Amino acid sequence: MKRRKFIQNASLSGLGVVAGAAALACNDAKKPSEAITSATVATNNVPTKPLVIATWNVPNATAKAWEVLQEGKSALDAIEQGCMIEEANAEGQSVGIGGLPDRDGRVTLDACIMNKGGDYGAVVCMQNIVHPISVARKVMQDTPHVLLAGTGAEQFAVSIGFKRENLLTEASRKAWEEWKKTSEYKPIINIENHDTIGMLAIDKNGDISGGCTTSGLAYKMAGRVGDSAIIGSGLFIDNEVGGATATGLGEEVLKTVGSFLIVELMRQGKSPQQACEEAIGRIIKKSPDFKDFQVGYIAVNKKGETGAYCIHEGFTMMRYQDNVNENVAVDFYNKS
Ligand code: SD4
Repeated sequence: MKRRKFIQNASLSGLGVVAGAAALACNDAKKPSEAITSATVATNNVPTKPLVIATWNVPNATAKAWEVLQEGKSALDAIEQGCMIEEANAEGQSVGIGGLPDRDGRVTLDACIMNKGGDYGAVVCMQNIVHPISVARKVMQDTPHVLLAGTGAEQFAVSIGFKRENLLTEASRKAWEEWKKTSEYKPIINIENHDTIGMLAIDKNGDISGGCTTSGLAYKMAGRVGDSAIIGSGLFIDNEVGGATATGLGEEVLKTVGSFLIVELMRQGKSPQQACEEAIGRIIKKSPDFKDFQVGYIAVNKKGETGAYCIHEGFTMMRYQDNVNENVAVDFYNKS
């Protein structure tokens, strides 16, 4: 199912809508072992663990992560394998293979991962490798560094066995050819443009990890890097407190270090929901043109309470908790 269609469905039924049916429809490729039920509200009252949440309507990704958690594996494993589902999905045009290219026709990927120890690994502006989330994990675990960029990241990936592949699908190439007719270099942000997957998980031991992976803004300038792979902006985990991740116009998230801000607000006692709202408030205050772009945050605290907030209607969050894999509409700031 196309996300536009889903969002229409969600907005028809209002906040707290759960995509039981929608998730089932999206889930043809790989159905989660547990039944998807329609139910519940946007914020969960009785938190349980393990759990996984993710940006946008990605039921196959959260189902995979949940399966890994049920096997008793770590949140880190769940994050990597969950994110890989969307990276390998050639139809998703904002992540991994099939991602829309920069203005010169190159698909460049950003991804990062954090574990319960606060370790971080990332790649930015990497080409030709389908699974940047896995390369990011290897950077974290197997190198003395935390962030590799461009050809260096690609060379590292190839040196440890990742295969080079062409990531520009026919559909994305055609979309780029079409875009070239006007060549609007300034990225135009709208809701349809955002499919970055940010994912947070708590495993059976209560430990938290997170990941974020994207092809970034469509038709961006060559070399442009967004928030997704930058620690504290697109993702932050503190295993004592919780985690947060972002989607939307990365420049705005970077300027406010949004995910770190949310975790610090939770440390000070705010709920995940309150913290996400305050981080969006920070952007609204600084950027008078907020009507022109979308930013969305999701967060989880150590207790397993979740929250999410965004600027414009249309952002949704996946949550797999208590055997229910659901897509919830996220509350938003711009109600005018
Ligand atoms: C970026 N935050 O590169 C990403 C874009 C995004 O769905 O979220 N796309 O700025």
